[in-house]
Amino acid sequence: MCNLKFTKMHGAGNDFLLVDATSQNCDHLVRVAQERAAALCDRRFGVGGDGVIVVSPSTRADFRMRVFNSDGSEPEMCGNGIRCFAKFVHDKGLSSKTQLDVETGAGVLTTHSTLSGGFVSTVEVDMGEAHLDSAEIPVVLPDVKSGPVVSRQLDVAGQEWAITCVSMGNPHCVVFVDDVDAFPLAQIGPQFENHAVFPRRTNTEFVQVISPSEVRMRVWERGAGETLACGTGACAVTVAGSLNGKTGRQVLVHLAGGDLAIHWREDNHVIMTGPAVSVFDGEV
Ligand code: ZDP
Repeated sequence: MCNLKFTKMHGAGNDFLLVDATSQNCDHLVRVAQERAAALCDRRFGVGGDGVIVVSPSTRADFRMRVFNSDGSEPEMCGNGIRCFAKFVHDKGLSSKTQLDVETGAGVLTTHSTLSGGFVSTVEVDMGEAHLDSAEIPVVLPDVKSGPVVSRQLDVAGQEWAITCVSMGNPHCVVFVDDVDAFPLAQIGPQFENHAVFPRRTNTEFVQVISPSEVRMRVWERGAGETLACGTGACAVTVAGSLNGKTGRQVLVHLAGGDLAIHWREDNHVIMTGPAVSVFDGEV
């Protein structure tokens, strides 16, 4: 059995194993990454991570990104991961471009990398358009045939919650709370993730508003549980904050693992800027 080379990276504490499948055995490496994602991501019996990301050739863009959550499921998109992807491609010499077009499950997205000392330090990503129609999330509420889901009541764990749903290619359910630190995330998060109204499950963000331009957020991720940060989640939170009149369109999102700067532009594109860090290279 051939060894799998990887690079451990993180974006605001959201950590991934990056696998280069641009030069050889692409299909085989993608299959291995998918089949072994859960074992590789196990923090005791494996390497440890929130997911595995495969860098492969693309016919539609500079490169293609495939992501596998730590439970082995394949999400359409990942925000912290695409910043790590852009850094990996540049720093490993797969391309010297600081602007990349990346094929993802949510379409072709563009990254702009900032260098320090010749290596990528931060990455700005045009995350594409926010999708609000209930069918696009998807979320199925009895009284919502189509259109956005903004501050709608949903019963979860025997309690009514006001939810706002946004898709950034992957599904997000945003809930505003008074004290995010005290929130029983491990107890409530899974009940949102697997709620019947979300046919493809959902990521759920619990948000404490500090000011119209600043929020604190914790996230229970679909297929990964609580993580230290979620990029697509921070984008969804900014859109939801603006739709609920709680924030503006430019928000600094404080997460357990670091900060992300989000701008929901008037043309509905969401721009995310944040760090990407390489930790070590390894082989299993
Ligand atoms: O949609 C999902 O299943 C997410 N768990 C994918 C990972 C999202 C990520 N945390 C992000 O930053 O957007 C990587």
